[in-house]
Amino acid sequence: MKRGTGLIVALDEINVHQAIELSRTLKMADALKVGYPFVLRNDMGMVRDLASRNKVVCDFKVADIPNTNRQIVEEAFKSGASAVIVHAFTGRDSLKQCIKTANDFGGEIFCIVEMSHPGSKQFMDKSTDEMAKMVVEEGAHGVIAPGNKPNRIRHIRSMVGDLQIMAPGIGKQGGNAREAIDAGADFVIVGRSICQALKPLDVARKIVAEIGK
Ligand code: NUP
Repeated sequence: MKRGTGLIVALDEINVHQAIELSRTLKMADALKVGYPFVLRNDMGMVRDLASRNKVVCDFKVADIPNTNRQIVEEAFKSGASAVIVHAFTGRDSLKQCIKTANDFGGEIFCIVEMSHPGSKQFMDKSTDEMAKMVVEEGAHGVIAPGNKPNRIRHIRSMVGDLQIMAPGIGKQGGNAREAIDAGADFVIVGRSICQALKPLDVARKIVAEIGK
């Protein structure tokens, strides 16, 4: 993904009108991220609409057998997504399929190797290194690393070389944009702190200024 301001805005708890409004207002964002809350509440047509104005990252946490992964990733790129977020824990064959499909569409795959919520420790964090190694070997475009754990971003950066890192967990989940970027993230993903603010543009500008310091 082309890095401009380094801000990606997650559109989760908002309705269609707010989404359209935000997509027009938050032009400084490098991308808008949509996930299940957004597409289940609206539909993939809305993704197409957003993609006509902004870069869109589909956070579908794809985690299935290769044949199903292919179909999910295809639908996302057909709807105009620039990148799709997938899980790495389902293994090499599933990941390979996602990357192959993305390459067919000229899109990008970002793999989750560790998450920002406390439960990530229970299973996922034990396999972060192995997953990061596989993601590099398979030629994914980037990874998702926890933005509220700068030490873990630093570690993941040391594992993935120059792959891009997107870091969610900023604001509401306790992370700080500047610290995440200093630790090695290329992008911070921010949802509620911007979308639920009275003045989303002001908050977005503040975060962009923080990143740019
Ligand atoms: O580890 C992750 N943490 C996380 O919060 C991986 C994610 N994809 N996310 C997503 O980032 C989460 O689903 C939400 O869409 C966004 C963070 O939103 P907020 O906590 O800034 O509101």
